[in-house]
Amino acid sequence: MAKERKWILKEPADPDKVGRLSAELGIDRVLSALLVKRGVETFEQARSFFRPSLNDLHDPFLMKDMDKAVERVRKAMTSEEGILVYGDYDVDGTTAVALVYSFLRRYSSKVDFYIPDRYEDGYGLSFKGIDWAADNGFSLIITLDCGIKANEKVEYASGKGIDVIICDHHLPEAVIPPAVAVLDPKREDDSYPFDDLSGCGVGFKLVQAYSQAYGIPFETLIPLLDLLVVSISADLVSMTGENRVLAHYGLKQLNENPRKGLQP
Ligand SMILES: [Mn+2]
Repeated sequence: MAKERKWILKEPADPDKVGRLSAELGIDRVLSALLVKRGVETFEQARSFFRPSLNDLHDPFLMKDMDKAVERVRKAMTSEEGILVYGDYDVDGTTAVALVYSFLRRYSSKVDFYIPDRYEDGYGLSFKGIDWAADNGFSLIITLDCGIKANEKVEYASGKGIDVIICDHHLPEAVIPPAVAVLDPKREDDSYPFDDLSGCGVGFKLVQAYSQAYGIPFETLIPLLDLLVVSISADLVSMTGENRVLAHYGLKQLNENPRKGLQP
């Protein structure tokens, strides 16, 4: 039997705001009311809502530890260290790995990836994965869509001479893992303006920051957005703010020029 659903209607939009917006944009009050209910109250806000711009993306260095993460990746790249991009096995995790891996591979051949086996390794950074990294000469692991609770694993990796950078979007516990850098917009001590990025979104911010720091043009990142929009839709993060901009351009990329793996 179907579950009973209870509809909770939103409060009607403030008529003053509706009137003002409808006059400012020259649109019908019904449309204006729909916008106001979505938090779009000014001409400027309406413009970014209807014409999302990549210029509206936030500076990735506003995210806590981004400077440390970028510096550590740079050191690994210039000294040709082995970098292991380590994900989760779901859509967000695998798209995140594909995005960060394909970016780093443009500049280094010492990059590889690891997707844990759901049954053999279990979720997240595992002892088995770390052992594999150590046995294969990796000295830096970048976790994506996982790692925010991997305190013990990060210590274990450290004991094997492996540094860890965490890119996650799950809710942290009281004690943050002792990693070189912990990127997670849900950290309490992080004041990044948007905290509903997907795991892949956090990986993208790392790539964006790295590019910004080392003079790589932003346009070269656009081909990565097909993966990002898939993560945004599959992980059910909110289609607002920065996600809306990334999804808009991601869909464009996905429709016009998707990578092989995403071609219909
Ligand atoms: Mn996720």
